[in-house]
Amino acid sequence: MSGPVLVPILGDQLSRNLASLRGRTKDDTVVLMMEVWDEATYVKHHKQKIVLIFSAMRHFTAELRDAGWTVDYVKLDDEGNAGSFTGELARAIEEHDPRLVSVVEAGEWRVREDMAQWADKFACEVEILPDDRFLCSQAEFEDWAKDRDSLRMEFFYREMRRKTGLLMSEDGKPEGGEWNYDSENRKPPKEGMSAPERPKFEPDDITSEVIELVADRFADHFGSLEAFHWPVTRDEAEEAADAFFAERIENFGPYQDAMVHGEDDLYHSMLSTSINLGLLDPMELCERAEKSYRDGNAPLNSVEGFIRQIIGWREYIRGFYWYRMPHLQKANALNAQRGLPEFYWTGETDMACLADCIRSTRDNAHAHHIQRLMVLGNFCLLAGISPREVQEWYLVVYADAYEWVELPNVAAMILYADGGKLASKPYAASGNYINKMSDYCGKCAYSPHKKTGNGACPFNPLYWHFMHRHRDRLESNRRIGRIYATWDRMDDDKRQDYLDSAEAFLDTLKPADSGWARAD
Ligand code: FAD
Ligand code: DLZ
Ligand code: SF4
Repeated sequence: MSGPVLVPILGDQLSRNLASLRGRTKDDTVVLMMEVWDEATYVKHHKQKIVLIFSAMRHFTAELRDAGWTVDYVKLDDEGNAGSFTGELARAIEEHDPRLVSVVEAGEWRVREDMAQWADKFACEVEILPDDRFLCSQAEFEDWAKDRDSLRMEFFYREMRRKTGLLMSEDGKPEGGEWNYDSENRKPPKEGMSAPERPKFEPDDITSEVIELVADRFADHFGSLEAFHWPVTRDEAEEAADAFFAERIENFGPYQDAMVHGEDDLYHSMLSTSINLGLLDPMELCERAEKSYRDGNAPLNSVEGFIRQIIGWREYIRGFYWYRMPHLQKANALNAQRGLPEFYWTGETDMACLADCIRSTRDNAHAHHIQRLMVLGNFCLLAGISPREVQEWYLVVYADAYEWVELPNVAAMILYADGGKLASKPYAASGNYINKMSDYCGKCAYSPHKKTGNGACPFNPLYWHFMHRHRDRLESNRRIGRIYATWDRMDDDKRQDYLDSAEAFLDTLKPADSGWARAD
């Protein structure tokens, strides 16, 4: 075969510096991008997530074509659309007769398994390149992880700091003397706190066309399309990053864990959708963050916190995914079997914290970290919701969700379903934590101060119900085991009250229809 090199680029690989494009010549390369039904429906993604990906893919195509590349772009409604990556690749091979297919490995196990078949299926040579947009390769992570009983992000993060040199002093010590300034980063919100609004990008013609397509073809998917404002090009994503570094990074650290009713972004960067799509380079963002500290424009605790989220958590989560797959998908160490409550899809609950987080999720395809972890996640942990149902929900509802990042966060971080490989203890909390870190409780039908019975915050009895039912596993845990002394000091009636209240609440939960997450 003497044809060109065919370079398939997936929807979350929209980077001009992608390994499969580097070093290629434009007159000898055909880029292939495919909108396919399989990807849009393997779970019923939030409408905004499909708009984001299709619009960003179409804009990226226009950018490549302007720069002189040949792009074979397949739209969802094109006649003969084969519906899958493999089917579309077969059509493209037929049409272009390439001598080589060069592709960057997929981010998700599911797609990587399909890709692994391509070399046998097709007559031309197929090369699958590592995704070097991540700082830590899979081999490097495995090397770090293989002899450890439990994996802790903090130690991995220090390796990444040393590797990148970010926030390191010349003598090899961490900037400011500490690796981590988290203790300065747990401020509750101030009354009436409101952050500067992030740039909102109005849909252009390309995005408007995709919005129409999605409204029409994915009408039964979760989520609203009214407030679609995500960056869909590298320029827009850069503008969003500029605004974060100019206006919000200063307070990013201190208020990282704060929650305010109706304030959906607070001081968060809101950059995860752009980073995950490939529009922004994570290392460049960290370098910008470091510069803002060195120039005296942002405090160390905020900058270190931001850098830790990216070269620490994000890299660690991705390494963990590949290290623990495919078993992680089925992990259920706490044997949680309850169905996801219907209100996760409708938002109809009297619990003000959950209602606000679900509203933001529906309206923006986004909720910030502490909402995902300590409200939505904490509830699923305490109520014993089945990991499979929780995983599907998180994969559907967030515009930044891909399995490599969603699954470890859900299974291992919020549900402790891996039995503690990733987190040293379950992130379980009563209403007290939410009351301290938010203004939700003042707007709620329940009281965080009431422990049991009518009007008691459901997180309170659920917390003790959770601790009670997992005593065998958790009592010996150094970080959480001491809580059982408090439980044991309560009199029998009090303990029974907690358990009865929790059971009565759990009995009221109506399980959701599976049709929300998957087509029947
Ligand atoms: P910021 O608060 O500004 O943080 C900066 C960046 O750090 C983020 O953009 C992100 O790239 C990175 N980051 C921070 N925490 C994490 C983390 N735990 N894992 C990976 N990256 C992290 N993030 C996703 O990108 N996709 C997901 O599907 C996803 N699912 C999650 C599910 C649960 C249960 C939890 C607890 C967290 C999840 N996260 C996920 C991580 C985090 O909540 C989001 O990255 C963050 O809310 C995105 O908003 P932001 O860009 O404003 O983040
Ligand atoms: C999430 C998604 C969706 C909804 N649709 C497409 C698509 O039609 N074409 C495409 O190339 N990518 C899509 N994606 C992102 C892919 O699911 C993602 O690239 C793979 O799962 C690998 O992580
Ligand atoms: Fe949430 Fe409980 Fe506070 Fe209501 S009282 S907002 S349910 S923590």
